Amino acid sequence: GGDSVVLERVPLKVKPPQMYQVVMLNDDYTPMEFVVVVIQEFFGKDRETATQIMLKIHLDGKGVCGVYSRDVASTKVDQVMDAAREAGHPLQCVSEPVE
Ligand code: TYC
Repeated sequence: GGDSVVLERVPLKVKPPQMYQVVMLNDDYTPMEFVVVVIQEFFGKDRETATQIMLKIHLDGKGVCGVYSRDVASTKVDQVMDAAREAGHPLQCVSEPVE
């Protein structure tokens, strides 16, 4: 038959997702040890790295604990805030778009 079919390659419109930093904030009351354990538990850092991040936050006022997709970053913030509330500490944590 004379029917013809043309298959074209259509470029896939995919872009890497916007990434979000989870930023932890310093305060005067949350124990250093609690912050170190939280960073280990929820951000998968070893004790030495977690301690460095905690000290950076303590000295600079804030610090990045990890970079994730929006949903994962939001979940990390919730986990940290829930653990802090449960322990009675004022520790605060936010997520913000990278760049
Ligand atoms: N500044 C707190 C203290 O001296 C320690 C601390 C570090 C608190 C990091 C919060 O995100 C934080 N006990």
